[in-house]
Amino acid sequence: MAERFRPDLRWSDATPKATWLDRRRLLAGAGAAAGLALARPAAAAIVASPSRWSTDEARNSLADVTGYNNFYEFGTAKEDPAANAFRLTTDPWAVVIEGLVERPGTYDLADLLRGRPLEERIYRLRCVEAWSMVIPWIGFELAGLLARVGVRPGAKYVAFTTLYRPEEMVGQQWGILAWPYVEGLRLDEAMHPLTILATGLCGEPLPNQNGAPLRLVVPWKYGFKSIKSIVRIALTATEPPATWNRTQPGEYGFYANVNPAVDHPRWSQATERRIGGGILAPRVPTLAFNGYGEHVAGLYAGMDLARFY
Ligand SMILES: Nc1nc2c(c(=O)[nH]1)N[C@H]1C(S)=C(S)[C@@H](COP(=O)(O)O)O[C@H]1N2
Ligand SMILES: [Mo]
Repeated sequence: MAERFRPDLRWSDATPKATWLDRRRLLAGAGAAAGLALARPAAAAIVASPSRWSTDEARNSLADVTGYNNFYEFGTAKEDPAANAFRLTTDPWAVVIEGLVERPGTYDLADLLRGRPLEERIYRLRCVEAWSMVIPWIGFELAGLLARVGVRPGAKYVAFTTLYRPEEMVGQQWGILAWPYVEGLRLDEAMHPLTILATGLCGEPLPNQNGAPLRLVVPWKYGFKSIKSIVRIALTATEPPATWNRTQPGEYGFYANVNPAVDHPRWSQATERRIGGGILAPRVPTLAFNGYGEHVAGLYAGMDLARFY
């Protein structure tokens, strides 16, 4: 990371500092979420317009969304990311954009975000482990960013890489996965308007445990495709490696479209547990493409989804 990186322009310059300080203070205290509505100053809210892509289902609480996470860079238990991710330095933050693009380079996050209107996207998130949440993300369409850097002919996939910094990401000190975490999308999936890069949630900058400062959200795929804390985006001609697919190819495919008809080898994918409903809440049926089929099923016309799982 070097040439085009400009430490004088940090992405936090585009974010009210009070938001960050307030968020840290709140997360530091036990039971913080309970007092959130009262404690959060009005100035901390991110300006994001509503979207026709949002669901009107009941959203999960900030406590759910920030307290029950998968982010193996900070440990494998659901509460580990909330406990350990405070160590992550997210400012300055640079993203390398390379491969089959017209304008490759190392971009400071502030540069990438400048002039890019933010939207609130309330999406269902379905983890491959058969639990789900409804999360009000804040972000922008990946398609807009790809248009800005210019996709060159021959590009067919987009590859993403998470930060590798074991001194801050304590889970990377163990060989749980082959670090860094990598993921990929087909170019048409990446260009779909439902595919966003998120910089916030619940009206605030993205908490570290949710993949600050920049993470992918692909709502019709299992959650592991939505890679966190991205430092590299590359346009490629061939299918890029994906961490869970590489780790257990028989259990996790490259496509990973939510599909109630194709079970995980070790459990059913027909239903899911909605986090926050309490242990007595009935499981809810899982929907094909996580309920986004009318918008995305066409991307897979003619494909055998049991084979390309
Ligand atoms: N780098 C990285 N990204 C990741 C993961 C991870 O362990 N490392 N876990 C994935 C999984 S399995 C899920 S379900 C979602 C969870 O996102 P959330 O914690 O913000 O709800 O993040 C995904 N992105
Ligand atoms: Mo997941």
